[in-house]
Amino acid sequence: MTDSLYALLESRFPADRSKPLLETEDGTTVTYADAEALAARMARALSDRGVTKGDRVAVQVDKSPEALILYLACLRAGFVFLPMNTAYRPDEVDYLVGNAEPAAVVCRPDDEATVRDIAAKHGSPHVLTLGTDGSGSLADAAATAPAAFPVVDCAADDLAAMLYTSGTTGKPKGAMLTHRNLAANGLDLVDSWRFTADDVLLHALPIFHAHGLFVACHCVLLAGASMIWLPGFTREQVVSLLPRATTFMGVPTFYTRLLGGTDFNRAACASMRLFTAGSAPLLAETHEAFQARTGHAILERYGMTETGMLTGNPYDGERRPGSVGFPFPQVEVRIADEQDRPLGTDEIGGIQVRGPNIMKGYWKLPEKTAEEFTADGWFRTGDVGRIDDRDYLFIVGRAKDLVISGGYNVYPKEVESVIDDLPGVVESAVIGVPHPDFGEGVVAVVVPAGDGAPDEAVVIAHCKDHLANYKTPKRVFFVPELPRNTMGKVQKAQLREEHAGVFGG
Ligand code: MLC
Ligand code: AMP
Repeated sequence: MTDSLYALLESRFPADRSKPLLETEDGTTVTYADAEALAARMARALSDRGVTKGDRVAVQVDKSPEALILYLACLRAGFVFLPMNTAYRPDEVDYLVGNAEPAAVVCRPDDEATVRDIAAKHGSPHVLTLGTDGSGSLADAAATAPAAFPVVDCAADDLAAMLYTSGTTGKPKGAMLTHRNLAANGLDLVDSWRFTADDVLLHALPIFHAHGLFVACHCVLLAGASMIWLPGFTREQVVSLLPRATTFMGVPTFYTRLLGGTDFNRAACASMRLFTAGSAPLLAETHEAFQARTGHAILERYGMTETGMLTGNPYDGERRPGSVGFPFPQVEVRIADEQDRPLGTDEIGGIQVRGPNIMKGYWKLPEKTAEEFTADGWFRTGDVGRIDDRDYLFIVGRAKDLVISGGYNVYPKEVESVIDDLPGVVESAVIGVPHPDFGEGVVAVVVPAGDGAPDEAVVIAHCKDHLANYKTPKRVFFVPELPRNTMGKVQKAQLREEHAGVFGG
């Protein structure tokens, strides 16, 4: 028996494959049969170009039905799907392609020339394009390929996807996710959240991260359900389409934006049974305002790229504002001290996790991988929390130097390295401070060299050239020196305090 995730998904597709898998904003319907056939054609087109099982397929394309089907094609053929944030600049794509050595890179038609240069530099043999309107060389190749391609046999431990996350070193690391990792987590979620074939998920998340791709799509695919497929989050569109949906998943920014107008109310949510939130902390006040306005308690859950979803508030039972609930069925969670000794009720410590959902490791980084696991096999999340006497988990902070802005992770070290490269900069410290829309907003505190030092606009423009826009500081402040403790460590907590009101938060 195969452990291919595609085989598992396919086994749960509806018997009647003419059922819609998704419908787009313009009313185009893609049935399960359409998706299966196009996945087979895309797999064939890539395979004809020499892509084989275990090869990485790096993808930076705008959200479309075809983009999702490309993921299915990779699963079907045993290729390792490597999605990239569409906001990544060429420098960022260059690093990922150089590191992952993909056999093929699929990009937006407009980016083809740049991506060809990057691929050539790193010896990646094939560059294909995929537009949002069914255009592009991959779409063309798939159109003429036969709609037949076997579901390639995969072992549980074979890689299904690789998603890059940055880190304290500033360089992104590829989290290797296996067929077992994704299958185990998907099955936990579809059951815990009671997805059935009757569900319609309004999908407004990007599909290059775990939330929009795995959490959302696997629930739908494993239930044989349907989606309304939006290219991204637009408040008006979501409010107007919610009455046709039963479920919705979002980052906290989606929910604060939805609450920003009175047209979002009980009537708009009349057909809904479930709202889930994650990727960043949902403020208790947002949870409460949402419940008061709609009658729905948002189900907040907690997860990571490396681990999939870890805990969630109960489907039945109290969904507590500020808590991320209980471990999913196959997941174990503990709070531990610095020596990895388990702590008791309400004691604050590192959140450590175990289960079939935890990644195989970081691509080509065995030592870094080993550091992230304890001697007894628990993964260190880098988050700090406590478990109360009713077993609810509360995240109280982060041990890792990470900013989460609108659900996207920003690793300060990566931004600091880019700023420090500017002539006239001695050093910089990047922090996250409260932001009314994005939860946290990125701020840079820069020590200028004196004459010839850049101003705020120059620092921002330089960052935009080299970094995705969400990583770019929204404000830059100049100081004669950074506050340091006696060990010489920059006191980021102090900087965060000093700049806490920058965004009026
Ligand atoms: C866009 N901008 C952001 C930003 N998104 N800046 C900071 N943080 C963000 N998240 C920039 C834009 O480029 C623009 O910059 C300016 O901010 C205003 O843009 P906007 O039009 O308001 O942004 P919009 O396109 O509406 O995007 C906001 C958003 C989007 C919230 C809809 O960021 C989003 O879809 N976030 C979801 C993130 C997500 O899916 N995370 C899951 C990770 S998985 P300028 O300078 O051009 O004006 C994970 C695991 C888990 O973490 O547990 O789920
Ligand atoms: P990523 O690397 O993008 O997968 O981000 C994972 C991180 O997002 C976690 O380690 C947490 O710090 C954070 N996160 C995810 N969900 C939540 C949540 N519900 N509340 C607070 N933080 C969260």
